[in-house]
Amino acid sequence: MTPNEYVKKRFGRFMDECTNEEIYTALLEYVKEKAEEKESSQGKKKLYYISAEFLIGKLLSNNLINLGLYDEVKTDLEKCGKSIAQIEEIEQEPSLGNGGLGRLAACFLDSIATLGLNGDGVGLNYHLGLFRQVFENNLQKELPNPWITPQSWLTKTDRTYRIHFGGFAVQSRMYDIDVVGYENRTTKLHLFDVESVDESLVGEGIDFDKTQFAKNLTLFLYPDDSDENGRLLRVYQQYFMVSNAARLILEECTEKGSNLYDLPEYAVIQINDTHPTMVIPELIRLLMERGMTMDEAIDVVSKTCAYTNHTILAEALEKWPMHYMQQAVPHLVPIIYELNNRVNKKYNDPSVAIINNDRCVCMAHIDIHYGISVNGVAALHTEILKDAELNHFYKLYPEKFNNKTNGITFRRWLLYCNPQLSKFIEELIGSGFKKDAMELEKLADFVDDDTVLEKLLAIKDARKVALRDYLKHTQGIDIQADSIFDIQIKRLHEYKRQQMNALYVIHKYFEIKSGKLPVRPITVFFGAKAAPAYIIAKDIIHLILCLSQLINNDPQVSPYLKVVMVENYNVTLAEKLIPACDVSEQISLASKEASGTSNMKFMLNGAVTLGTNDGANVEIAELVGADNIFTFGESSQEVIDRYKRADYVSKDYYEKDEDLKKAVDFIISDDIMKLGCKENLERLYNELLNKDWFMTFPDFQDYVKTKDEIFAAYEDRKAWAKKMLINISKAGFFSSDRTIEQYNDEIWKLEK
Ligand code: 26Q
Repeated sequence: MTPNEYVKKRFGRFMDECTNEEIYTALLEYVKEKAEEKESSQGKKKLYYISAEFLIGKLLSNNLINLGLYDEVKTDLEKCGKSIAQIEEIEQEPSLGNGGLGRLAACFLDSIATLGLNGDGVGLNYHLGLFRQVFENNLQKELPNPWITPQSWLTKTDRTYRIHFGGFAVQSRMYDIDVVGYENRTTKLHLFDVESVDESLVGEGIDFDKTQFAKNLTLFLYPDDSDENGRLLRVYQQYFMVSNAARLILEECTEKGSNLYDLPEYAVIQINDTHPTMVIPELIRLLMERGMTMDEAIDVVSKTCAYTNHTILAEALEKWPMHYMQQAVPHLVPIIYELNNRVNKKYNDPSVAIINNDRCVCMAHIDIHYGISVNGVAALHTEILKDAELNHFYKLYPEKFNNKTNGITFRRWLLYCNPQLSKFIEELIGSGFKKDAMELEKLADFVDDDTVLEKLLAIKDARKVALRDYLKHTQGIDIQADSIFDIQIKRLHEYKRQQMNALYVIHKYFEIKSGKLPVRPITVFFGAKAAPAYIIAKDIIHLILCLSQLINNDPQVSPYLKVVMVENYNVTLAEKLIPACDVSEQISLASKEASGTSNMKFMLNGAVTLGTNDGANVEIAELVGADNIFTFGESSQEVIDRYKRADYVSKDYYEKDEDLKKAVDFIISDDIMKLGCKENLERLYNELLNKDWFMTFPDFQDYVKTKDEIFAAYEDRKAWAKKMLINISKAGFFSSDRTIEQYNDEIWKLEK
């Protein structure tokens, strides 16, 4: 049956007589049916990838591609005068993640399915997800982000559990989303929900009653650790997630014949950051309920769980007050005490204790003591964990520490989002790269082929035009497609240093005002959500929006410089922005960005990186060589030493550097103040002048210089195209298929 025939069967009419909504509904059902036909991997041992976030993005086109049906559907639609883009617009993007960690989990599921490994994801079915961002008066406002419609990818299962908290219990239910691998099998994303959830608890914006746990458990995704509100609710959410996961695991393993003493032969659990850590005490508890002694249960669980660390920011390492645990999950408290006692008895070292002197439970410490593996997400990150952040643990358990440099799925981040480039690559080197990303290296044969280089530039230009049109259509933004597209898209955080990019913009504005004009216009794009309670992050957004208003409306400046802050940055927008990018901004303070993954997506799409020696940028630099990346700034070691010395005084830099001073002062100039709020702008100004905790000032001059160098390099179009080609050719290493194979070979050890 062709897609069009399926639509006819479903609605009694062919596509040309259906609404876009009807076509979407029919295609969704069509894909679900086809996905059902694909077998799941079976095998004795299974991976459970537990994560509080799965930022899966829209699924229709991606699933069609992976099922090999995309071209057929596209052709059928085109024959009826429709485009697949129109149908895609109907789909709501599930907002089940904040950023990198959630998107990584989604890429991993794609690779697990594609490689045919026996592994499922387990998480929560947040009804309103991460907030939707709107801008009002140059400020971020947060709105609920409902995504579950009658036609969604969720399939209701009949698996339900009774989950007990201190003082009450709820009934859970599991929903499944099929994860379709590329030309392979499917696997499942299991999302647990609570039957009693009540969306009417939501009031103004994203405010809701934080006390009615039975009704609010799965309403919202916690908007990262900077949000102090509802921390207790976060504990309830986490326990709900892992208690369901633990029951699912024990049931599935028992069904397969496990006697539970041999659980590690049937299950391996990957704990994605510390958010699912309570799965350890919960499994111990459930195993004891099923007759094991504490010693036995601890032994079994300690052979089953592995932990991934995604951050070295001390403030992001979860520590929950013991009294939260006492209130939310009193039945885990004796187990946590016991786990702590055993550690203290063995090591007698407060720095590795589970319960610290403030009576907080250090979640990462549970994972490290009672798991088989601790991994960082990029080479530099893992080294910093070993040498500094987790050094005490590394000394105890050197064999547990390992690196798994992150990766991205090339199905979504090349084949789907950049079909023009993908097709061109296929013309040059054949289709092998779709299954084996390392084959991209073959592109290196063409670095001196002028026709290839010109075509590459032409594809980039076409994608810039497409982005211009899309932003005009969806957000009413006007940009010049013949400008340089300089893009920074990621969560708003001081360590990622969007504020330094904003200072560059101000600096350029002054240069243009004084008659020093760029050779070619520059468009600086930002896309970022700030956690609602993260005040300074919101102030940075405010500054960028004010700058955008000022600069884009200044007839003297706007022909040369534009600033665009896209609203509600999400996966769908990333898919449009990344293929159109020339300069990829990866400017975190060295040592602070564990890995980054947009850096990989950009390189794969032929952007050139402007970055610090941080996270996976270091590995990108090693692969492409110094001619094909622009790095700047203090090294991670210099930064770490500075923090140790605690002698950084931002004002010293401000006073010695004329350009910097002028840019910083501009934040509170009349020009900006009349577009924005005095309170926000002054707060940001004072923060930078008196603190600048993420050290933008010491790197500022080097950043300006290097950014001007990269813009100058862009003018040698042929040399630039070579850089693009080399970046693409070296991106194979960053396929999440490679990452997942390493997890499997070194940690999970599933049958292939
Ligand atoms: C913590 C406590 C309480 C509530 C929420 C949280 C919380 C929520 C989300 C803590 C951290 C996160 C998200 C972290 C994250 O996205 N980290 C990113 O992970 C990527 C994948 O490994 C890396 O590439 C990025 O460098 C890293 O910042």
